[in-house]
Amino acid sequence: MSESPAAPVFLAARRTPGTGGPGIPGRAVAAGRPRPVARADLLICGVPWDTGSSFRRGPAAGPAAIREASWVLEEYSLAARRSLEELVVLDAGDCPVRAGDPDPEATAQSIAEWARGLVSAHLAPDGLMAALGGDHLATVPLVRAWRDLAVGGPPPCVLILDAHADLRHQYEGQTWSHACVTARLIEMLGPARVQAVGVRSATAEETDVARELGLAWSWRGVPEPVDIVRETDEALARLPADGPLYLSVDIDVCDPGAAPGVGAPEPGGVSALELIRAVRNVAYGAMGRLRAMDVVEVSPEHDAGGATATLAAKLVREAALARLSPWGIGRRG
Ligand SMILES: [Mn+2]
Repeated sequence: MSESPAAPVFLAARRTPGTGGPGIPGRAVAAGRPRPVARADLLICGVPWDTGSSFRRGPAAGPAAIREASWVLEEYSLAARRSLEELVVLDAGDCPVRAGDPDPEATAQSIAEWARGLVSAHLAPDGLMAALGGDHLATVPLVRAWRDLAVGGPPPCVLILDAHADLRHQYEGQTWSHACVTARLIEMLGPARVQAVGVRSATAEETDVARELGLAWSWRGVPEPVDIVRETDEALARLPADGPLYLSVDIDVCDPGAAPGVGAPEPGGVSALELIRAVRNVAYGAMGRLRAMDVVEVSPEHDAGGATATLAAKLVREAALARLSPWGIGRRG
C-alpha cells in the first residue's frame, strides 16, 4: 500500500494493510492474486450524486474534497482517546453516478444496490458505514439499502441533523429533490422511525407536519439557541429502540460562518464544536446500534479554506471512535 495513492482515500484507509487502494475494498493483490482481508470496522464510500440541489450545484465534488481534507487530521481522537489505526478502515471509492441524471429513481435504485452489496461483502457485523455525499438526496437510497439489508428484522431508524425541514412532498415540481428528503424517508419507514434535529428553516405547512409527527425540533422556538446535544437526546428517546440506527448529517445544520461550503446556506446555525459534540453524543449513546452515517451537502467550490470538508471528515472520525469510547461525551465524560 503506497503512502501516496493516486487518488486520496480517507485517513487511516491509506495505511490499512492490504486494502489495495481506493475502489478495491477488502482485497489486496499479493503475488498477482487477490487476497481477502478482514471486514471493515469503518467502511468509507462516496456518493457523488447532485441531482436534487435546488439553489446551486456542487456537492458532487464532496467525496473527493472530504477525503483530501481528512489528510490534515490525526488518526487519533483526543476526545475519544482512541485511534482509527486500531480499526480496519476500508475506502471503497465512489459509487458510479452519471452527471445530469435524467432518471433519479433509476439512479437511486442503483445506488441502493451498490451500497447494499458493499455492506454485505465488506462491513463487519458491528462495523460502521460512513457515506460521503453528494447532495442530501443521496441519503434516500442509502437508507433504502439498510432497509433492504434489515429484511427479516426491524427496519432502520434515521436521525437527521439538518438546517432544513425537508418535509415537502414536492419542490419545484420534483419529488426527487433535496428539499424533500425527510418526507421521502418517512414514506419509506413510517413516521415513528424518522427524527430530525437542528432545523431552523421550514414553511408554515412543514412546521404543522413536524408537530403532528413529533419531530424533536418542532417544539423549540426559532430563533432560539439550539442545544443540539439535548435535541439529539430527545430525538433518540422518541425513536423505537430496535433496528439499526442511521445518522444523516446535512452539514448545513452548522452555521454558514463555520461551514460555508454548502448548497443552501442558512444563517443562525450551531457551531462546529456543537455539531461535533452532537455527533459524538449520538455515536456514544447508540454505540454498536449506530451502523451507518452520511455527511452530505459539502460543496467544495463554496468552501473557503476547506473548513466544511475538514469538519465533515472530522465528524466521521469522531463518530467511528465515539462508538468505542466514553471519553469526552459532554455531560457524560
Ligand atoms: Mn439542509
